[in-house]
Amino acid sequence: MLKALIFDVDGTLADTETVHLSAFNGAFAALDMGWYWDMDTYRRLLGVAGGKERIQHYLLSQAGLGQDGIDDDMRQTISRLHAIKTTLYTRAVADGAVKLRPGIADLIDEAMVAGLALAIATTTTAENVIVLLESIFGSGWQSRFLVIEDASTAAQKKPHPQVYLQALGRLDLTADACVAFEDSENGLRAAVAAGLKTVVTYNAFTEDHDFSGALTVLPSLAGVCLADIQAWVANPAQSMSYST
Ligand code: XBP
Ligand code: MG
Repeated sequence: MLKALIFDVDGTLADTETVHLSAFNGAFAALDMGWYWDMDTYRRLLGVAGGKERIQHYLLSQAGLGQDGIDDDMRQTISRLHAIKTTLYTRAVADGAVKLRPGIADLIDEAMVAGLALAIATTTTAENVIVLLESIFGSGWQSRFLVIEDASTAAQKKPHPQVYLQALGRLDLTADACVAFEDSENGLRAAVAAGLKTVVTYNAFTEDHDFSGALTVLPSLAGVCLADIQAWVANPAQSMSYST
């Protein structure tokens, strides 16, 4: 019996990545890095989960260095850039830059009425999650999400399953009683590795990802209700499963 829905944040709950991208470029300009990530560059870099990890990956690649080439000065620069980026991102979100993706609000409302638990399992920072939930749901957001696992509680980034395993543990539920919602290949791999059936709603940054193993792959959750999800869970072979 379905007892909980576990949502990824960036790209799933809301189309946040264009706001993240703008914030990254704002941070690079603030520190005169001479860097600018366009959409294609960012689409490629999104393969690296975690903003700090993404900056580090790019810095090392620009310098022609391997992972062992990182030094304390670089670590300090990365931390400064990510702190500025997070400030710019949270300011934009607080100003209403981001809305829920189609179908999310209705599904969350339906799930709450049905008594399902709601959880979040994300790679982003706690402050990014809170500012997004507050901007969308107001101060009552805490009554909606029973569990939030994020970069502050799970050091291992997706595709590692840590955020999902910790969410299941705090929900005190087994994976078969839950469904996960993701937008990216890394996120799908993390959820599947935790044993979760996963609905993928792709976006402009992830539409070409490999979604093998998803319960179903959709452009959005518009018009999707709990009965649809329960039917897909009951009949996985008949759901619109993705085939490579
Ligand atoms: C997507 C990510 C995050 C964001 C940037 O997280 O990989 O890194 O792109 O946010 P999700 P940070 O698991 O919600 O899809 O800079 O805070 O990492
Ligand atoms: Mg995501």
